[in-house]
Amino acid sequence: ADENAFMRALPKVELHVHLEGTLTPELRWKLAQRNGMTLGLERTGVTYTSLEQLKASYAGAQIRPGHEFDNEEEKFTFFEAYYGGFEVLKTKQDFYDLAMNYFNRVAAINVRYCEVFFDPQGHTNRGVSWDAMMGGLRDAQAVAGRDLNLYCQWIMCFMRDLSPESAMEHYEASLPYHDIIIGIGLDSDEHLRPPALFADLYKRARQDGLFLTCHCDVATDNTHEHIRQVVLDIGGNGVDRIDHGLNATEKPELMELIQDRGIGMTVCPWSYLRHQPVDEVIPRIRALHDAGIKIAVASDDPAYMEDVWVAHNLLLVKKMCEFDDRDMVTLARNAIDMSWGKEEVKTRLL
Ligand code: ES4
Ligand code: ZN
Repeated sequence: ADENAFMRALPKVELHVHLEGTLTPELRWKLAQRNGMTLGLERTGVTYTSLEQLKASYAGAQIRPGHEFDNEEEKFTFFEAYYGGFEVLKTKQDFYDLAMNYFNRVAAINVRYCEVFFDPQGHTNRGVSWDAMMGGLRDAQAVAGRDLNLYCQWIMCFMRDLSPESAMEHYEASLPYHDIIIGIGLDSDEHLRPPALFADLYKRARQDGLFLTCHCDVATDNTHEHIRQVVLDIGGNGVDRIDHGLNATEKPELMELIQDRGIGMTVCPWSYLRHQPVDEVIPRIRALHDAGIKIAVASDDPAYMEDVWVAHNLLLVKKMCEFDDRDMVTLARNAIDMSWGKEEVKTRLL
């Protein structure tokens, strides 16, 4: 219990969290009510007629191997659950409320700085305007900075299962909001979607002075080639950070490249442990840290991952990797170091 309190009190930086992945059932229910919507999962025809039912549906996206579902309708993929939540986000107020919900939640566990992903394509596709989306994010960010002592910047993520053309169109449309967008990333389903498909997008963003990161999922075939591309090619000369990328530990040459180039990696323990064996996940996290590679612990999609937020993820690695207090201080410093905040912001966090 003491350790828990310590981890909550420790000033923290979070560098890998998807805004839409912080949509709790409670907020989703509230926004659906406000927007006069019925909630459900179209594929199965199931509707949720109470908050309790909606809450229970979040358990359907739990994909731990061996989990037995009572019936097939309860079972759906993480992506179905996550993208299913998007539909309640319609107005500027909805985006504001979503962002404030995250900020309030993590300010209470002493997160002081965050860089938060959002998926514009999942919103414009449903007819949401850029002004509604970015207006809500902008106002929430300002309130967090002023009232919660929490400084936030936004990372625009592109859905790699959509076309590079769609990504570029969205990139162009985002230009008026680049004062609050610090970088770009790639997320969604990585199967057969190597980063190189988005080489032009990354080059353009680099030219425009944005920072670059890319998801290299732990559970993807071709993951080593994807990691190689982001380390060596993407953006002309490699990215600034890697999201996940734990399979680098299987290739000494990748480890060496990541280390030599000082590329930090965001690591989300609970996101992996939900569907991967402990004996695979934990030694890899430990190996990255022991090799002197900068890793920063984060939460990914806490609302869809059994309500496990960043403080709990830190506690998990501390216990499971047997990190001592010095290691934990290193992780906290790594996150500051790896962040894309201006020097005066970083200095304030130290
Ligand atoms: C994501 Cl867990 C995960 N994987 C890939 N893309 C994502 N976007 C939000 N969460
Ligand atoms: Zn992620």
